[in-house]
Amino acid sequence: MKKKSALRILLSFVLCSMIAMGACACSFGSWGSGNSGNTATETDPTIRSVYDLYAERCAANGDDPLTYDAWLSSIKGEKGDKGDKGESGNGWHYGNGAPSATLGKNGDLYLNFENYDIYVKEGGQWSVRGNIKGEKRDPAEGGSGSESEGTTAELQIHFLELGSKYTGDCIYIKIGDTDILVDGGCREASADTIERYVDALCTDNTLEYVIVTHADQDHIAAFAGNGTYASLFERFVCEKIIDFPKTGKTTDVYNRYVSSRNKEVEVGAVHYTALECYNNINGAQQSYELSEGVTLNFLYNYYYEHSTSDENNYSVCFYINQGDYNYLFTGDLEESGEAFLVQNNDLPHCKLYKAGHHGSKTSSTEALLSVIQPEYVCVCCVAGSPEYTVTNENMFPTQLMIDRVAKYTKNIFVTSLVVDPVEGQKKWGGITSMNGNVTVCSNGVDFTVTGSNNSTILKDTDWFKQNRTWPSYGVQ
Ligand SMILES: [Ca+2]
Repeated sequence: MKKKSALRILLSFVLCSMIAMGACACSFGSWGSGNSGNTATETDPTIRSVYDLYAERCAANGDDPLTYDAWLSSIKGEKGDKGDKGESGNGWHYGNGAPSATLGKNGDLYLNFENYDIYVKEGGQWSVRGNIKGEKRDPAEGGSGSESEGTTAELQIHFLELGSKYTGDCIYIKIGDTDILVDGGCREASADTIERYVDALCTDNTLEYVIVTHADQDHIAAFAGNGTYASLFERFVCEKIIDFPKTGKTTDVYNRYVSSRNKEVEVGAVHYTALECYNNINGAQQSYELSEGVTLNFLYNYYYEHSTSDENNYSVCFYINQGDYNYLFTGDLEESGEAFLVQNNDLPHCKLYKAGHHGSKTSSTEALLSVIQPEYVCVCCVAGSPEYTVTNENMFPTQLMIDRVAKYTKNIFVTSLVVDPVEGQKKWGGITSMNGNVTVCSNGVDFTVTGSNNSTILKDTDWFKQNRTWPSYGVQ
């Protein structure tokens, strides 16, 4: 480990897993509510490997594992409690919903009584790791809780709350041991929040890709760091840093970002601009395989090579392809940038689109939406915050953005919600969660969106009913 001791990582995992679990109920298939009993037998070939996982977890938690025979005997016992507990250590856990946080011994193992799949929890995530009737499935080899054809390893996309009253972007993407962090908003202190969240899921302390879309504070601050808060570059081993070719910024936070990034390069990271990626030059690639059947693809943004007074239009744009699904990220790209993006790229239909510029009225234009036709839209913002404007309809997420998106989907999710805004002034008390940390999970066939606070779509929230209108032509 380059930057943190194994002990610190273990401690942070234990402390943080409870925090992160709410956003990580991320498994597919129906959870067995049947009562057909536990049919584990000593001759099942996968049982020993499940025991080995159990023993590893005990060691990681500082517990002494049961002997194999005692453990086998314990799982042959009565069924575990119905629900999502399972820390009793006696019997398999089963229930109707995805298990939530447990740090107990057998709480890390779960048997689905409908199909006898064995689930294990690793890095805070549940995934299928075998079947007690003998079929062994390894998520890293393509199985991930679904028997459907054409599936890939499980991809997770997390839209993070940032522990601050300000709007900003931070998106954590994970597939297997490959971790991607996109932007580090919104203030330097966000680094603590982001580190805690990522630590609970990133098992190797290494971010294989860091993508920084543009140089505005609310996208770079946690990477910039300051005397009080260490940069995210100091907190994680970063392998590839891919950022914007152009900027008009000369701010202090931008200069600290460059300095922190360059220090990371000095200790082994490689740095490419998105233009180098797009052009496949200097060792950079336009497309990276993240896992079998899953690719990260950089798009051509006209403003990679042309100057503009609008910093947002310099945003790095990319999409992830997973089988039939595509997930698009455009940073804070604005109307003009979106028009060029459509003109210069063969954009796919998108299962998911991260709303450009926090749901601004000047992004998510019809020119883009009509091509990508998103099914799900995630907005990183503080809904109803007067941070940038005192005009209600222009506060993120804006009425005009909603008017345009509504034609394609009602599945809009928003991270945070303002608390105590002062009417007519750029003052507000703080934030609370709207959906909270929003987690998207897919194996290329199954697809779920889950909020750590709730999974209510925007149009059904109280805030929306009081502050916005769903157009009559919108998807109902
Ligand atoms: Ca990693």
